[in-house]
Amino acid sequence: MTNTLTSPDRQHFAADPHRPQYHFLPPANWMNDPNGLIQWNGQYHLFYQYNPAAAHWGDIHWGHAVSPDLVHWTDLPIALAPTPGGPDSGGCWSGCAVNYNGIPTLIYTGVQADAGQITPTPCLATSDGDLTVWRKYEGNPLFTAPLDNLVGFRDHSLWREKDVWYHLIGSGLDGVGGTVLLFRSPDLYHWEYLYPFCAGDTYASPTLSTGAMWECPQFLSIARHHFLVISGMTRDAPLYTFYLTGTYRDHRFYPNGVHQLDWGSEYFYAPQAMLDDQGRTIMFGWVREGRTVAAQDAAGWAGVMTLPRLVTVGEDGLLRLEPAPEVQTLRSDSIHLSNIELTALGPDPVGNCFELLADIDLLDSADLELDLCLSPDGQERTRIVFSPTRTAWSVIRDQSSVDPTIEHAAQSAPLQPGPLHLHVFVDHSLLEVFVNGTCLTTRIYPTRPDSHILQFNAAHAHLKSLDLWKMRSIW
Ligand code: DQQ
Repeated sequence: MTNTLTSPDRQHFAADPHRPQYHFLPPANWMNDPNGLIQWNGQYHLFYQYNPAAAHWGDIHWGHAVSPDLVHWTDLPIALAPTPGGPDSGGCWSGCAVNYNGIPTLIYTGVQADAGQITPTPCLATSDGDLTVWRKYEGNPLFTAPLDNLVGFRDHSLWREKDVWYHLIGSGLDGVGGTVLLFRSPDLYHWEYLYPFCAGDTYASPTLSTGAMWECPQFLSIARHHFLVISGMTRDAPLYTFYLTGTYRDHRFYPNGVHQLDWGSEYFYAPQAMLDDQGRTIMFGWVREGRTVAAQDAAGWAGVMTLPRLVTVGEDGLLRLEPAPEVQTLRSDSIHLSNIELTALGPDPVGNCFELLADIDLLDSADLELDLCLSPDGQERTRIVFSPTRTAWSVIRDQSSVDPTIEHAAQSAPLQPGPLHLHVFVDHSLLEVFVNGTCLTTRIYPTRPDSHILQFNAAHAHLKSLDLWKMRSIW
């Protein structure tokens, strides 16, 4: 099956001040989850949930792009489109890619919509080797939901142990909480349901907000540690990505801790990771918009990927996310400062497409604040604030945009002790911040062309070093 892109050319959006320039997003229209991440013959393939016809969610296809280096992408034809009358007639929802004996293979959720009822089933498609033309298996769906009263049944994570494939599907157990169901197969085509690999206890313990349904599960093994990454539909925070630490034994996962992956919460969702040829675990997350659907439709595009993030395990056994080193190739026009007392630095008109790296010693009980995308009169600004108690840092967005329809809630992350290592990526409406091992992804939409100033404010702090680079467009 082939499809050509019907979207307008990327040039169409050249004058859009909010469109990211060094993060991946489709040529136009709606994108959500990263899917099918795989490195094949050296090339990185990124598939994504895509509505080719509008800048809001619906009629989900798989978009496709390829990259030699994780940062520069070439658009490829749509990989999967719904087949009328087929098990994916209502959409080709999220899934993954595996190498099955040399055959590129996608496993995804096909949905059938009938009288308001959605029936999701696992489907399979293969390619002949260049990963552009995909053939759906005529025996789709591979199987149906193995239990009654499941709360959802979708999204896939596969791994192989010796000659056996294991397969997780996101779901929920009615009255219990989110769960992932485990299946096994000798060949990807014949599957046997085993049991819930792991289940939350949302109903027994309402404070543990892992939600009633677990989306986009992924089982990760890194440096002999095991993690279950889950995107949860919870009651408190509607969308929230967390991971479980725990023990993997006899093909079951016994969790012993719940941790947040990115403190931007609902702005970092449905991440997917791949093991690349260098043995690195690389993750992309979907960053949704922070504006109304009407604003998305007016813009003609919605949704962007995070930078590729290297996933490692810290000494505390928890996950660490940091930008992949390849992102450094986008740096240009640098500024370097070192060894200065930081009371007020700036204002500097640095623009809104840059990377900032700063190492700072906070002395005494000094307050420290970094203002980004600041207008000369202070009307618009986004503040990164470090609490005087040194236990948290926040992104304050109440003045990020004078447009009252923009989301503006503050977001906070815990602050790990020690000198501050601050790494900030501003890409128009997208902000990714990494501080001492935690990260926070969010959206801002300054309206004024002069909201491009950077300024530090500190009562008493020592700037050991600061580097700032303008970032090149990846297109
Ligand atoms: N998005 C997909 C689902 C997944 C959800 C549909 C997560 O498969 O559960 O577009 O954002």
